[in-house]
Amino acid sequence: MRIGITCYPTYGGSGVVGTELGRELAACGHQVHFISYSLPIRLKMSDNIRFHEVEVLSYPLFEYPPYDLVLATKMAEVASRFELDILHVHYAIPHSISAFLAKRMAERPVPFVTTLHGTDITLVGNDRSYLPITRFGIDESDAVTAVSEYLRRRTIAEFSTRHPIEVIPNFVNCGVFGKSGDEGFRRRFAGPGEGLMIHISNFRPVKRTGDVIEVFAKVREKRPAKLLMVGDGPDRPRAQYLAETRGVVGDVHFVGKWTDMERLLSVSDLLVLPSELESFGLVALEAMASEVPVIATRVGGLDEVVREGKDGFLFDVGDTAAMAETALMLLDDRERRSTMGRQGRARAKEAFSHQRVVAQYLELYERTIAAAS
Ligand code: GMT
Repeated sequence: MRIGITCYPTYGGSGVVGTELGRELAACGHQVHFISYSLPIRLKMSDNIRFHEVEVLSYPLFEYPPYDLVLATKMAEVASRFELDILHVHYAIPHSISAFLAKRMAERPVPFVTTLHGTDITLVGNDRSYLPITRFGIDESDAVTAVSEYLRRRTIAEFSTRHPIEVIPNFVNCGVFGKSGDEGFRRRFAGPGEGLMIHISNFRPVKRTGDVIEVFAKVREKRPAKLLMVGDGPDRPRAQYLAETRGVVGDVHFVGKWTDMERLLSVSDLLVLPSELESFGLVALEAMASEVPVIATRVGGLDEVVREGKDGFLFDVGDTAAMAETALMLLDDRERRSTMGRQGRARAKEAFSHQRVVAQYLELYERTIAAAS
């Protein structure tokens, strides 16, 4: 198949999923064309992958350059030139609208699939100024998927969409993510006898990075440990300030944006993900694949990924005391940690393997192309 993929190229779950999906499809022999404003961060070029940059002209008249229109133009151009069979857009806004336009502009109408990831529905799409156009993008898509049952139900309830929405979960490549036992690398962050906790996000308010620091500070009162804060975003200065005021800044590594997340996870003991909301929580799945137990909140689709007591523990939002208590229990109990880690990896392999999920997308593409023609 010849497949066009559009996603945000930045540090965020939807971009990661779009990129990894494209890489897996290319590895299966499909021709994949990425269309975005810059090279997606996890994209490594290979034979079947091409990247088409969307260059937005800035003009004094434009206070807000119309990226969505330039994207639509590029999508239509690539669809016509490379005879794309299908376009797959990740994150509804504005990608589904650009794809809608591209479908009509292309020499031959190209069907498009929209994958809903989370904040495109729960935050941005829900804003009155975006809701009608998000609903339009969903209804006009040839196929729509959501990354969890939670997100599917919430989209139907809040958008009253007519379009059927299929759940295709996120996936992980367990050949890439796994425990490494690279003690030398681990020593760069934690000494002998110190626990190593990790948080990975885009530091948006929804991630509650302050709670991560609070949990860690409570753990640190009781035992030696270090914390890896991976990623960057608007709440990073606040998290750094909190680490200082709580007196733990010397034990927290703010490492910024990393591309090989698997390396950091492979040496970590626990993932802390105290989000206000997660439609899926891709990073929890990547931790599970790496045999790292998850401490997260009971929100959104997280309980479709993490099984309470088996792969991790789920808490009420903001209950940092309970999270810290469980973190301490796990850091002190290597046996329990490894059992949970192994269970998590087994679940990641069984329910969320890249082979299984990529096959689901391929089947959806085939059905959508057949229906459109
Ligand atoms: O979490 C973010 O802020 C980024 C956002 C995105 O779209 O890039 O993530 C959403 O999509 C991910 C991939 O499907 C999910 O794993 C995240 O749970 C979801 N984030 C939220 O729902 C807050």
